Amino acid sequence: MRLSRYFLPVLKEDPKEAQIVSHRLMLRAGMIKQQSAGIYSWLPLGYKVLNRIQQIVHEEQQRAGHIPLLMPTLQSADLWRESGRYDAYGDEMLRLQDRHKRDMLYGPTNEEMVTDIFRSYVSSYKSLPLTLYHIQWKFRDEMRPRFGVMRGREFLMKDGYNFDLTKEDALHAYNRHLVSYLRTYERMGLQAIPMRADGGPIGGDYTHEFLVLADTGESEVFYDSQITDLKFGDRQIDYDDVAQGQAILEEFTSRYARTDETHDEALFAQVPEERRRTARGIEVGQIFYFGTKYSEAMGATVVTETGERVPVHMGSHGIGVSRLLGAIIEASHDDKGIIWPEGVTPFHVGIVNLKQGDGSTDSACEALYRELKAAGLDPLYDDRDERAGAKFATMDLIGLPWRITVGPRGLAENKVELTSRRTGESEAISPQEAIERLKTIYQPVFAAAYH
Ligand code: P5A
Repeated sequence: MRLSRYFLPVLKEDPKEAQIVSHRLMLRAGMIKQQSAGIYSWLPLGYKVLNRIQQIVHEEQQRAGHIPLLMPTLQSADLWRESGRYDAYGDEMLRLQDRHKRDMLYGPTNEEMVTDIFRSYVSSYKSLPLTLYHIQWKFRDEMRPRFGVMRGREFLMKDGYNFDLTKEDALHAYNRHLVSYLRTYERMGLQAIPMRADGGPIGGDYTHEFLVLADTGESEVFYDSQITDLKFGDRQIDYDDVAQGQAILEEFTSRYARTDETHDEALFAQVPEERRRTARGIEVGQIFYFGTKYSEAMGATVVTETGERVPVHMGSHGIGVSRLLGAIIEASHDDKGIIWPEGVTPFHVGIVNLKQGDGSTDSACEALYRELKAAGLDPLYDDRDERAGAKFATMDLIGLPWRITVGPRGLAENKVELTSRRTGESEAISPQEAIERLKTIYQPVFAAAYH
């Protein structure tokens, strides 16, 4: 993309309404625009990151064997009357009526609707196990929408639902989600720690939240510091392997890690004092096993091998897709702006032309731009007629992890500068070497993809 033709409305001043750094930087970098409280337009740069995040979520769900579909945002109240949640959900549910005076709602989650789909088509144990998921907008009329996309009213969620014959099978599905989530967050450059949590309005008492540690997080968390040494890394996973799933669950959940809802002082006191930590965290996902809560209420049953009709065991599993942008920025920024991890960056590299209009500098930049694209990379070329300082400030603000600076002085020796946004270190190398270096840098990102 050429910056002169892009739509990147960056703000020079700090917006007054933003209380936390990720909100401030998303507004300043022209990623989002508030339309009303907790409701945002996603401007091109924000939309690009949102899509990168969605892509990773889709890939990791499908790698785990989960099946994508798409359910609507508007739902019929009748489904929610069946489960009993229409009245129970309270003021967070946005309720509306259509022209026939039928009660509708903007879905805050989809347990009822997916259970209805299941019961309409599935009647035999032979169709199990089954996990269906989608990435769809949700609406929760939060009392205090705040911190930008962190606590929105309209927000994007990945929500998945497993249907299993037995509790054991459903717990394997739970583990499969835990493992796939660990992989998902690491691909985004995040450490998200599973912590014992509370079921809330979704239900079930077996549930973990995934938390990214950050001072601005809304949850208070208590944990054994050893947990932060755990890395998922590049493991070979067989998502059908029940023992492997259980072993990973135990590895990542056996140390003390709880949110304030389930915190137990007596248990926490058993952690050696030097390892006890109290901190704040951003909840970027939650997994639940709730057994037959919805399947019994809504008649989602299957006939077993012995001819018995039984309700299916279910769980639901969510990732806060739009919230993740805020969480990543909270975890990765400095006083100049955002620092995107390579896995989610909107553009892989920025090209800064120090002397726009100078024939040989322009043509060196054009050649770099062309060749980077031919190498499968996604560059942003700042071809505006602006001062170098303004170009650097924009690149630093929007946080591309790599920058190539091209100027007549360097070009005289066939050199450009490759600079890391994270460390600030620069190297003078030939344009060809810069392309090769970037190919190597992004190789693990491309290799992590699942087709
Ligand atoms: C699991 C999937 C559920 O709704 N039903 C379907 C279950 N879980 S949850 O924990 O309530 O939500 C899942 C994730 O969505 C994000 N989230 C939000 N993001 C932005 N703004 C909000 N107001 C908001 N509410 C929830 C969180 O990341 C949460 O973990």
